Amino acid sequence: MRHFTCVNDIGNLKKAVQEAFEIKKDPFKYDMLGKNKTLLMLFFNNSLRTRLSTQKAAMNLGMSVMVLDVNQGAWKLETQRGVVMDGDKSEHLLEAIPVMASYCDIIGVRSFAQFESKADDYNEIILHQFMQHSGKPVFSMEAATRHPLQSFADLITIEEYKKTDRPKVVLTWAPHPKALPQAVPNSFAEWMNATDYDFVITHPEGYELAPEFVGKAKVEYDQRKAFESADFIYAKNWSAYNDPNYGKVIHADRAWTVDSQKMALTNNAYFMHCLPVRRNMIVTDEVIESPQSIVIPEAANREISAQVVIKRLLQDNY
Ligand code: AN0
Ligand code: CP
Repeated sequence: MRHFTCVNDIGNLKKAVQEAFEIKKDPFKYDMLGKNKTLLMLFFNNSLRTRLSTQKAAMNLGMSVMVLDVNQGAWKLETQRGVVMDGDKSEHLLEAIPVMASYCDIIGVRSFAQFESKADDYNEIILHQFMQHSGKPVFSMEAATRHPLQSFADLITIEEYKKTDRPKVVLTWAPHPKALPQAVPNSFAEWMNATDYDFVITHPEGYELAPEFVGKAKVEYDQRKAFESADFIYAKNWSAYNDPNYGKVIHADRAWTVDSQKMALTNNAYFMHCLPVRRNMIVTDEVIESPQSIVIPEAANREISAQVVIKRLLQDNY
């Protein structure tokens, strides 16, 4: 593996999950693999889980870690080529990338969709510049269209908790006051479609995801119907993908909040969310605090997914 940006990069999913379980049992088995190797984690956006779990994963592998919040302390970066830089941006990504790359061996990048241009977002123009110009292995810590470390952790969690071989997994849209990217649901769909689970997506009209991510999933506009006999409910808000509403909140209808009544329609389903979550918008206090809520072990598995990915990047490139 040279870079890690989507499900295809990880190869065989069964092998990847098996490797994750091995790492979970013995996290320090490869603590010499990263000796004298440095990970640079670069954040264009906020983070709690990704920041801590990825740093911990790299430390378990014996790496040194540097973390840079680009928008807090570094120079503001221009990302488009050809711009006359007479505004507030002091440095161009085309110099910053090779400079940063000269100080490290692996680079993790968080660069959310900017909602200024759908084409720029869906072409991953920031992440691709890192892959093109750094000369180093690069992994996504949530880019414009995907959040693969999250989806991998979600898969590990489902494999740990599932009671049947082919569980019914439901991705449900839920309300949120601000526009959020489609990266988490896109990515979750991409990883679920790579399994043989019974995978259903439910959302209000207007919140259709890009067809390349929906893939073979069943789309059900009636949330209650989608919940029937579900084994896992995966809640997430996202903004509209389709034009002319790209990146917009069409409505934040609280009729779509995940509550106990809806959970009662399921097969005693587990509740999942990538976090951070807004209580009583996305999910009620009662559901997130219920014994069926597995959001904390799900977040804990972020350390495991990151460790599998960084381990493979070290093994395959150094
Ligand atoms: C981000 C998102 O929805 O993509 C990060 C989730 C991991 N969420 C927020 O910005 C609240
Ligand atoms: N789930 C997740 O990626 O959380 P953070 O945004 O806090 O890193």
